[in-house]
Amino acid sequence: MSDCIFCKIINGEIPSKKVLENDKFYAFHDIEPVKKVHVLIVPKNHVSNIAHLNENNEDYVEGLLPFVRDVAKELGISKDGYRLIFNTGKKAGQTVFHMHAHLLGGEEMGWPEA
Ligand code: D5M
Repeated sequence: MSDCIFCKIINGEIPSKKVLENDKFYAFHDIEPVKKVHVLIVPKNHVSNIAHLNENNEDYVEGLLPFVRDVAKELGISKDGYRLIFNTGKKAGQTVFHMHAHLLGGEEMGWPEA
């Protein structure tokens, strides 16, 4: 999508600190980290969020979890543990409407978070 900030990051129009990519996904460091490790994982094909997945675009996210596993390995946080969050919709705090997972780690995290 032409006015989507994450589409621009994926195609290199906006710079990012890349962690890993494959043919379907791109992982990069969040610009406003809330944990020691805070990486965003996005499908390269635009879909606004989980609520908009349907039979025409479900394949955009196939292989997402194995990619998350590989990103965590790359970041060296596999053994210590990490958290994956998808803010889906305005009420849940989604501000960028290109589906993304927040991969959080690198420090002790409580649950539920205060
Ligand atoms: O999360 C959107 C996230 O996107 C938020 O944590 C900031 C991050 N963000 C916004 N612009 C950039 C750029 N240019 N680089 C890296 N990270 C960015 P949400 O779940 O929608 O609230």
